[in-house]
Amino acid sequence: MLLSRDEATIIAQCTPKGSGALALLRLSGINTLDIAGKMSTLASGKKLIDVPTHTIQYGSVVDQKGTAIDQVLFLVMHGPKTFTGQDTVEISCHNNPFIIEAITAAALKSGARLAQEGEFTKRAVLNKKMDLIQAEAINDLIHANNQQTLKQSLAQLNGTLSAWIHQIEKQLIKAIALSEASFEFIDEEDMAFGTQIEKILAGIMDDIEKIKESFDQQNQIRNGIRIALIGSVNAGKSSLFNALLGKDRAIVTEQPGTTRDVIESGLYRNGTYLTMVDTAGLRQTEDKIEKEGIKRSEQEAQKADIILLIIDGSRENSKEEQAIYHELHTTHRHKTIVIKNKADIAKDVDIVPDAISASYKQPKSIETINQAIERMINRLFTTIASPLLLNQRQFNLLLQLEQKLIEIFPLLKGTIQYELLSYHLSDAVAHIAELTGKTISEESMNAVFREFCVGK
Ligand SMILES: Nc1nc2c(ncn2[C@@H]2O[C@H](COP(=O)(O)OP(=O)(O)OP(=O)(O)O)[C@@H](O)[C@H]2O)c(=O)[nH]1
Ligand SMILES: [Mg+2]
Repeated sequence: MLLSRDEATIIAQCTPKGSGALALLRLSGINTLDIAGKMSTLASGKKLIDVPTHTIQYGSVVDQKGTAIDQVLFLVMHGPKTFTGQDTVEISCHNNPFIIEAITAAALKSGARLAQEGEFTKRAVLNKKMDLIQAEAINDLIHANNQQTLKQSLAQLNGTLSAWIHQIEKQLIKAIALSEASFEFIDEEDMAFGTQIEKILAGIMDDIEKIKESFDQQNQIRNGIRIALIGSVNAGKSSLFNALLGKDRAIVTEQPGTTRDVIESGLYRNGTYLTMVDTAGLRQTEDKIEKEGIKRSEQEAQKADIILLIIDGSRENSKEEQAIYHELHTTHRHKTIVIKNKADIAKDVDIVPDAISASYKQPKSIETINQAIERMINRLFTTIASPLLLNQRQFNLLLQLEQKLIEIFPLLKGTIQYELLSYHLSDAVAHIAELTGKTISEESMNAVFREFCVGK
């Protein structure tokens, strides 16, 4: 696949717009040294084009009349040992919008053009500095909103997903080789090529299956951890919700059925974004609004990464309530933390084992709940032990590959037509190449980079 390789020199600000002492602008492309040379004077008196590569030069950016715009540092880097693979000059200047505009204008006058979203990274991919998956990891890295996603994006940048995909590609190529080899041994029935190929494909399917399982969870975690407080009416859910948030977000009254809708509030804790969710108390009711609220509580239980099952510890719980608790606890055992609430006036009720005794009135117990949440989050992250983090594009391509393999399996039954088989296996390899960007169409490639910010 031939992608148009644009070598024109582009410029963009790489640091975010806004306050801060310094800003960084990057120039990259075929005439970079020439263009940067025209708009600079170096303190050393040398010309920028003559200084050694990978050096930092102190000097000024000047406009066409030679008037200084700002005192800056030039990071001069000749290709191909640069991020894009092309000649690159980075200008570290004072962070003032007028200065940045004037430097950009000087670059445009000297022959550069403005960079588009993700254009630097796109060039890095086209110049084989990284594959598309690693490029996408850069974007994830910039936008990661918790420590774990950050770690996974970094791993991806180092090529874990690429390595995994490469492994699958190798397996498929092995299958093709077996299929082709069969042409030579056409009369030898017992060479069992079909069985070997089937085994390889089944192995790949298993791998894809594992990734699929973790994808939904990964996706959700990428957006933060959802923690829902669920329990019967008046159990003190909203009181605990407020205590965990450290603010009076939900209304608390002694009247059962106070909370009738789902209330959300977000916070950062230890580098992870948490969404706390208060819900309507579960009970039999004829009230239409409350009924709808309870339905939503049940949906929240499904949706949540962690359920805080709040049991009113100050009174006997009805048979019906106990049944609901047991049901919830059994269905969602792996993600449920049971809390026996109103510990200050608690009766000795033992509904579900291993409950944490707590009350919004006892700060220590709130701390205990937070620790239990922390432990569960850690467990959650380790159970999705897959080191791979996929975005929607990568996931869709993986599904297509899986579909392709499903179509291939029937070809392995009965008398195998190896030529047809080889053809379809090659097609499967093509799907993989699209994942890494080896054979991706220009249109799909641009779609990927549109997600990026300018300057990356
Ligand atoms: N003594 C004591 N009272 C509590 C405690 N937690 C909540 N309460 C009281 O119990 C009543 C109900 O509290 P809420 O927090 O509104 O309970 P809820 O589970 O959100 O109730 P609904 O929204 O109606 O389902 C209020 O009168 C609270 O003051 C507690 O730990 N100790
Ligand atoms: Mg409430």
